[in-house]
Amino acid sequence: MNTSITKFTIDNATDIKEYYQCQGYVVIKNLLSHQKIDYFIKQYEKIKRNDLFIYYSQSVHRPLRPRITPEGFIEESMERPQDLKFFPSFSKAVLNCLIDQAISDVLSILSSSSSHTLWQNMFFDKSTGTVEHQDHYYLDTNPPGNLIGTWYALEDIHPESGCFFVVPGSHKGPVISRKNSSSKKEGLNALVSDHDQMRKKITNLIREKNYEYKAFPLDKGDVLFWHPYTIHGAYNNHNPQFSRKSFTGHFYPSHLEKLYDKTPLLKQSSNPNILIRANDLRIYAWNVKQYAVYFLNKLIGQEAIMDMRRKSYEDYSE
Ligand SMILES: O=C(O)CCC(=O)C(=O)O
Ligand SMILES: [Fe+2]
Repeated sequence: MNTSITKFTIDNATDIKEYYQCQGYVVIKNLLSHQKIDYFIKQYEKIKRNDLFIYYSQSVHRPLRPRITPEGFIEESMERPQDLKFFPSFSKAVLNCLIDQAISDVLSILSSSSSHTLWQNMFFDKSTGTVEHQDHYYLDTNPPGNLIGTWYALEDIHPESGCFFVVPGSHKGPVISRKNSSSKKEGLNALVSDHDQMRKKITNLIREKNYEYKAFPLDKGDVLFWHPYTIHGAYNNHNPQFSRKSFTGHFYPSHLEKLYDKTPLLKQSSNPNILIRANDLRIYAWNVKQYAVYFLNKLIGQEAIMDMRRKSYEDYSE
């Protein structure tokens, strides 16, 4: 397997776009400043053992209290860390990294749009071994194919940490869609029912097409951009000493609509080229709901909903 990674610098716009169109992903070297990353890590270290800290987990789709490994890494990944408004220094530091000017510059190279909307974001400490998928199943634009995923390395990623991977060129192959893709029904329910089938279809597709995986032990500050049809995921952690500190963001050109959900009210962020959700009251309400659901789940013993962790299924070899 070819393990060398092609990395571009931002002044190489033509090659960046061509590589992305051909491979379904592109890596830009040293895009996010170490200073911004270090500031975020400092805020993260301050809150992770806070007794009141509850977050919504990307891997199991429910609110959790951090479970910290003996090496000091939070086990389950976070969804919407940027919206954890009861911890403002933390959530602002997340946003500050996600909407960096260098990020929007690359997004504009890829989409030829000057403005992008930040839709979803995640933070990983210990690697969640994430099942293979195409983001199109969860999030995309109308017309489809214009969402752009971004993966930010927040430390030098060790090959044994459980690397993010993509299947190069898979964006040109079949796309697995949701069954109820025509419905504008918001939320998880629309996804959960055929999630397992999607998972199996993707693994079959990889087998049929003999697709190859490419792992990304990137350097701190490198950022990977990928197409919504590109199959990707992450490996399980193979050495508990290594975390995989990283963000992901999902952006789309602001003039487009979301494919499955209603577009929420938006406002300009501190980066004039990036829009974010406007209604702070709704975001506060979402935070309050996470606490309510967390305590309710404790009472009724709710398990994972739409589990993204490969370790939860028998059909993955690693
Ligand atoms: O980093 C991971 O484990 C998966 C992230 C992902 O699939 C995404 O952000 O779309
Ligand atoms: Fe994804």
